[in-house]
Amino acid sequence: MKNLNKLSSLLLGTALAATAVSASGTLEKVMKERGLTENDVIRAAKTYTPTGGREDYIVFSSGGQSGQMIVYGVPSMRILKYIAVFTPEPWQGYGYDVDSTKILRQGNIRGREINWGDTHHPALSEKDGKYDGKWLIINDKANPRIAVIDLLDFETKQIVVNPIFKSDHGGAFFTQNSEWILEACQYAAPYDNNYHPIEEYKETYRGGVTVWDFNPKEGRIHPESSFTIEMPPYMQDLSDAGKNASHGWGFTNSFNSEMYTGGIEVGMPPFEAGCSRNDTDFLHVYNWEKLAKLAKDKKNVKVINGHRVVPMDVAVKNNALFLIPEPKSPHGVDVSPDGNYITVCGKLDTHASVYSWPKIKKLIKNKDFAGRDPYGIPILDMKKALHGQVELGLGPLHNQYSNVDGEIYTSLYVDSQVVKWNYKTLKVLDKVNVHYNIGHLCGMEGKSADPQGEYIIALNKLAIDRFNPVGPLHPQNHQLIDIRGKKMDLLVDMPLPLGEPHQAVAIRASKLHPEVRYKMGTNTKTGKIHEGKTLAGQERIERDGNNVKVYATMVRSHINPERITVNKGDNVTIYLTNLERAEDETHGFTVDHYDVHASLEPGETSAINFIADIEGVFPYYCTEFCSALHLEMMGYLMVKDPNKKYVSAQKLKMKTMSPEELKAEYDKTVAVNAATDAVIQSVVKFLKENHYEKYPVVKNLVVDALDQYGKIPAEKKKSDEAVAAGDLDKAILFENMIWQYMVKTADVGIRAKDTLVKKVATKQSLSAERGERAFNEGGCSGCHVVGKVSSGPDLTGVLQRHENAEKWVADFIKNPEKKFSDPYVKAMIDYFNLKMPNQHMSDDEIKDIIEYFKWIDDNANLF
Ligand code: K7E
Ligand code: CUA
Repeated sequence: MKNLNKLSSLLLGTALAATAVSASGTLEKVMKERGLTENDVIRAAKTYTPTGGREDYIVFSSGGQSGQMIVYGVPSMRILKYIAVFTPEPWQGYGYDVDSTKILRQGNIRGREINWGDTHHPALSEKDGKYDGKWLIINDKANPRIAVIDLLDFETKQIVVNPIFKSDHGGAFFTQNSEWILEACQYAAPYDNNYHPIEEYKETYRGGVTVWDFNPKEGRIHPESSFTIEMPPYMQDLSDAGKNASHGWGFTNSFNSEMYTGGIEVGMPPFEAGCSRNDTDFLHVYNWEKLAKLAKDKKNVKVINGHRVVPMDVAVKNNALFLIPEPKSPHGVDVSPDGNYITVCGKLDTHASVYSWPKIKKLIKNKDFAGRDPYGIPILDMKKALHGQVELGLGPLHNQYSNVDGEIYTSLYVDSQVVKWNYKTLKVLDKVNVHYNIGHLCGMEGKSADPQGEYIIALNKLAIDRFNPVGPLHPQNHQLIDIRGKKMDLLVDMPLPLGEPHQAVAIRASKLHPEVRYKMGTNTKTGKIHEGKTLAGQERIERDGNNVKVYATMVRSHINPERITVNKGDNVTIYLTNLERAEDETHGFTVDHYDVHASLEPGETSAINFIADIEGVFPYYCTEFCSALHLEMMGYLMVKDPNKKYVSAQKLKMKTMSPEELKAEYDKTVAVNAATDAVIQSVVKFLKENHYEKYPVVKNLVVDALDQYGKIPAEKKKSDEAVAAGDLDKAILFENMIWQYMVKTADVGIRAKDTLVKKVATKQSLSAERGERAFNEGGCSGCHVVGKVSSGPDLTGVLQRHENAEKWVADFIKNPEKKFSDPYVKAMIDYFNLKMPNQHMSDDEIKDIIEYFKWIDDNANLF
């Protein structure tokens, strides 16, 4: 990171010396034109990521009402992915193919389909309180559910419905070894599914915390071994799992200890008035570890809707549930990395309250209670449990930690600020304005046991005037703040047009290791081999009564089979296997008019299903532009009505080719294939000689190229058979198919070669790198191809061809006309019938190009 700072000052230094940085102007000029200050440029340099660049951190943000998750990078703030979770998402096929729809339907509640979610709190799986990069979970506030996402492929694998809550906000939170997930209720309601009058709120409405059993090895929640801790109807809110010193315990806020039930329509003041009447609400402190053990015994639980609930009196009797007053209408509760401090922010209080875990523990141990609530739960004395309070500003909500001991960052909703302070010394250190009305804030691994510092992201509720207006509904605004210096520095805004992003979590990019392809035939939702897995040659259509099963494959650039004929009313399942091994070679699949879609990543098998209830001819096609012949990647579904008689159309007479013409075309096609194959063989030779297998990126490409190449013998066999049977027309088609495979092989093979050249060549100096860019962008590459004579001479060895060559070449680039009478140049002009034009390169560019030529000569064997 220090490098970045250095880089930007370097950039600025050189800029002010008016050095060219781009073809269209100097930095100074650009700054002037765009009205940028020096600070703006430094901020730009801190966040700008050049093409092909990578991020330091990956952020997973809730997508709010979209029911999805948003993945983006820091420091660039570039969006990388939306993860479909509770909402159908057509691009990924989510909810439009059979297997993902099964996941989505795990979220049905009481038999009803629910097709959206209100996502609030994502959490990353932990080992010893530190992120391990394996699993991601998120809650749905509206329909109390938790979803599990696998970070090997960033796909949702499980949705679990809370069987007794009617809403959930304070979830999801992993315990420090991901053995459990805490999910707190929000709006209290009856646990059962019956009607209970609001007048019986205190008696029959309940809150609570569900403790979900999570298996971190397989990444699944096990509802049968999970349980809920019954709590009073105090409207439990945000929670946090204890860690290190406080491991085994959970902490949950609440905001309606008044147990007010509103009633504007009967002349009562609204909820907001009644819920904020008391000066304090309650922080719930509970020993989930002890309760998990107790819950195993039948006599300690009530079973409601098939789910085990530990009643309050059992928890109290076993010293596992306590309350501590906290300033009224609190929101965030955040446990420090060492587990010893618990910071609570009250929305209506200007203070943050820092509770001391050792003090709480002592009060519990000594049974030093200040009283009991109406349900008999012991209340600890607030003053005795507090480490201290600090005045931060208006509307403190949430907290994040940094790598500096005691340092904490808090969002101030009303003040629209982030405040940096110290929860040990209780001193305010710095404040920065954000735009506007910040909710959560996201530190880098900022709530784990190993926070990284560096940045804070402000997740603002309002954007107001930050972006071009796009109508009354504004984008959300995420703002990246640099916290490496003494003062916080707001670097950049990112509009997010998807939903309200309540909370986000960030992890070091180096901890994530997603896959680039699946094992062939994988059902990505279960991780197992799909029942519909189909390899090349196994494609078929099977009929069993009205059930038609199509076993299809997809590979650049065809779908097999290409014609499917069914009867109206048939129940059609099409299994699709993407046979590709190439990185990023996804195919999509749809049948027009039938509202189905699948996204097939390399190696994936997926299925779509529909009742063919409308007659007609329906094209099906690949929906991803996967190759030059992507448009040709199609077929026809033909739906016939078995009760109808169809009259066949009269055949048109068309002219066909003569046998001689056919033979000539066949010979030509075979010859083109032979020439193409020679190119492929030379590339293969180069790759082998330079040990491509040592470089994973290159190896991936070669695996793909050879995969394509391997399909040729089967086509050749069919071509030869057609020739033997005297059907040259068909043979030509198979030869064309061979050419298609060769082109795809060559395409990837050459990419592999170019990549390998850069890997095995000596490292380019910065100057040579700039020279290569100037060479390519300045027009030189229009006539000169390195390693080959093209419209101009090959420039390999150009620095050996002349005396005092560097100067000679530099002069020539600068002023080509001056050398046109030079005998050597004259000969070249005659040979190529072209004169080298003046490309108006600057002296610096010429110097760089010469460095590039030197690099070429050092690596001449590779071109
Ligand atoms: Cu503050 Cu749902 Cu975490 Cu929104 S919550 S801000
Ligand atoms: Cu496959 Cu387009």
